[in-house]
Amino acid sequence: MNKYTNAHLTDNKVVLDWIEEMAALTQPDSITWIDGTEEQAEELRREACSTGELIKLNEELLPNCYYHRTAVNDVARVEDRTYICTPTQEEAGNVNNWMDPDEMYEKLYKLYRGSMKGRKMYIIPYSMGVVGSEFAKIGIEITDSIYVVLNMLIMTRAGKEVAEVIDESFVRCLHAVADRDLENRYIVHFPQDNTIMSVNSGYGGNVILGKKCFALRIASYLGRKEGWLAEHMLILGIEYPNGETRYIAGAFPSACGKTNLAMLIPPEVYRKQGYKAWTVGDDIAWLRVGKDGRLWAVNPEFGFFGVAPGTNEQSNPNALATTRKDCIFTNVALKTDDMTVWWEGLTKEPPDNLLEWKGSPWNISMYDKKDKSTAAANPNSRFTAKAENCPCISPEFNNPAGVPISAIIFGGRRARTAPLVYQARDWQHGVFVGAIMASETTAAAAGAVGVVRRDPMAMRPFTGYNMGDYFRHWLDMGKVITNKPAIFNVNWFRTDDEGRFIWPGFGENMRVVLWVLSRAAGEVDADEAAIGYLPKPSDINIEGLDDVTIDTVRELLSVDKEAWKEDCASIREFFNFIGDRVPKELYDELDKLEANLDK
Ligand code: GTP
Ligand code: SPV
Ligand code: MN
Repeated sequence: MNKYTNAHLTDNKVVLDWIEEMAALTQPDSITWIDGTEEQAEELRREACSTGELIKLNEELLPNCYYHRTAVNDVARVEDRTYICTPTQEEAGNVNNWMDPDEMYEKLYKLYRGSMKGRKMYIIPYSMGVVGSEFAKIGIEITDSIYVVLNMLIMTRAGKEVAEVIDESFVRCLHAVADRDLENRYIVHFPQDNTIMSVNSGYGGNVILGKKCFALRIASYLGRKEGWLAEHMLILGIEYPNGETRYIAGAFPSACGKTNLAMLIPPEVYRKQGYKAWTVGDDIAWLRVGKDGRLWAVNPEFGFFGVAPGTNEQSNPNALATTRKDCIFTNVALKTDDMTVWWEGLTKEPPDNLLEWKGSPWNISMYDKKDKSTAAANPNSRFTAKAENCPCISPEFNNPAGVPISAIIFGGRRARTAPLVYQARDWQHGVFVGAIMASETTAAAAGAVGVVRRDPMAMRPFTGYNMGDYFRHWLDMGKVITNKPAIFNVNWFRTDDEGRFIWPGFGENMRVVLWVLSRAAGEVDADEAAIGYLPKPSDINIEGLDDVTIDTVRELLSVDKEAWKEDCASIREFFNFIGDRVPKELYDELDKLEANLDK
């Protein structure tokens, strides 16, 4: 029986055979190829609205915007249910969950069998990167969720023109909503088979498979094999008054400020001089060595899957503007009197007539500070927005060659230890600085929030192979990048004794970024410290900042040697946990750091 509702978009036999096999397994009622046309997308939106999967928002205030709620038990990535299934456990390493591939396939096939009965299957051909460009990579996601289709249409370049250039090397992505059973939820990667399998979830990072699953876990594996890097990094361009634009790439863990930094608005002091900031990417960067020996970065995505809470007219007006049309909101609060949306931090006071993210009437008296899930919007509620709707999207966004990176910054949430900014002495030390990153956990992943954990290069949940080999790959890349970016660590999240953030953050972070770019270009001096180079406090421009004095900057740059020594012990423990593939060079750097702190 022909289950197809429309024509095949490719005649590639490998592709068609795989789809047949997956359809035989999951047994959908019908199969539809996603062609990328507006007509088809509109039809799907209408269907999703008719079943309640989506709610249409106010067409005048939020044109072409939709609202979606996930299941209450399904609001974040599930790291403990995420697997890297390489032939040997050693290849996946101790940081990843591992299971024997055959065993895992068997387990998953049982869960997929018949899971699409009574449902429709959608085939999404998509490209990570500019379609047909040298560095783009193609995937096909099979899903039974319209929500996933509509998200993929925003987050990736998807449809007919991708199907036309597809070959056997495509990444096979299978997603089934099934019954959203947490006990049987699996997000699984088979790097050797170019295959991703996701079942029993409907939440973003678990199901928009082009994103973390492909563009980081599978791509990091491919990058090691092929000599490039797939990183959890934003890409930001700073245009100087003379018209020159310099680029940074920055790795921060989930919900630690990538989108905000990527879309920053320069403070008044810089705006009036003619500085501008341009967003190339807010979450993922693919980095390759150019013919000029520099590191060049592309953003393989096509949209933003951003954290809603905290986004407002002051903190991130560009992100807010990006969400005002063609946007899907997930797990925020619904304002029923005018069918718009709200989340904590959007305005100071919550408006009336809210349904909280689970769908019940809500007012502020129902909020229990100690249980963030009682907020109107889920702490990990998100917007899915088109990059092209971002007011500050870079003119280079669609350039298949990418942009040249002058500096790499690593950063996390550290209440005490890490200073506002410091610079690594050289590439090897920079790899060490990335490898020892730590951050307080956030709502982006299921589990406890606010616990400090080591998160190397912000890639702990996203490296598709052994973390020790990943460090080695970074060191090896240093040998082929002849014109290296300088490497830095930043921390916007130092707090005072009352727990308040000391640094104003957001757009003001540009003051630090400009110091970083000046250092990378050798235009400014620095002080040598135990941990690396620190800015001279007077070189961080604080003009126009009310609450920051030179003494504040001094405090933000201070290094508590005792706290760092404790950190060294935890770093050594973590390296030992990763295992014997951690390069000796990184232990050498750790020894050197400890010796410097003892001086
Ligand atoms: P993912 O999409 O999960 O990868 O997150 P992200 O790294 O893009 O984080 P995002 O920019 O969305 O910020 C997450 C949270 O951190 C938001 O609630 C922001 O308001 C907050 N935040 C971002 N930048 C700053 C900053 O400079 N200072 C402070 N104090 N908070 C910030
Ligand atoms: C993150 O958690 O780092 C995100 C959101 O960017 S998700 O797509 O869920 O991974
Ligand atoms: Mn992210």
